Amino acid sequence: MTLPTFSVRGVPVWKAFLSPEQQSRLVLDLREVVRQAPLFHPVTMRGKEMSVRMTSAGQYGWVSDRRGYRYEQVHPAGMEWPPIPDAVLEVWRTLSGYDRDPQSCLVNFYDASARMGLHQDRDEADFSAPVLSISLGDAALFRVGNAERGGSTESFWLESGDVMALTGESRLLFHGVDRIRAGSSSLLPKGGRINVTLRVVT
Ligand SMILES: O=C(O)CCC(=O)C(=O)O
Ligand SMILES: [Mn+2]
Repeated sequence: MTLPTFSVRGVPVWKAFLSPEQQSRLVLDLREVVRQAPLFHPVTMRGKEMSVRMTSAGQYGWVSDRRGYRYEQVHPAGMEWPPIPDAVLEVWRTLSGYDRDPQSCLVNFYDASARMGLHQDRDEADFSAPVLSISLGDAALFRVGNAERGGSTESFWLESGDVMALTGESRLLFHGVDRIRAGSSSLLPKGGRINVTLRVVT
């Protein structure tokens, strides 16, 4: 059991859980994922392009288009999702406290102007499984609210190498990313932020 550095509203955060060397290796693994399953701009049901680009690894990938959002077993371009990198699974096995491995590894890429509005993660069948998220590259101002839309919120910065979980009482809290602090990390040569989100789907 590795104790989190702090918790906000039941959201544990492990600061600098990954060393700079581990972060660099993870970026190489994720480049390979993106080579096999290219990043795409998901579109909302209203036809609006999301600012974040994404792809996935694992048995299920999260996709969104005019038909809605859902998990799919293939990339929108038709290929299978690549396997979840071992180093990513290792983080899950160390911190999730859950006996099943994740079935989905979402890879989000934020450029300097990308953000993610407040939402719940609720496309999964079993909310007793945590959602684990790894931050790499530029820092992100992460906002966490309540189990229903509205009400007060709290924000904190997620930096490269930090790991965070939505788990137990915090599993269904609304959350989002307000903004990226461009240039705050030198991990990615062209800047930006990668967020890796691990989930059990079925
Ligand atoms: O980028 C993040 O830190 C959060 C991503 C997220 O909430 C999601 O992909 O559902
Ligand atoms: Mn989310």
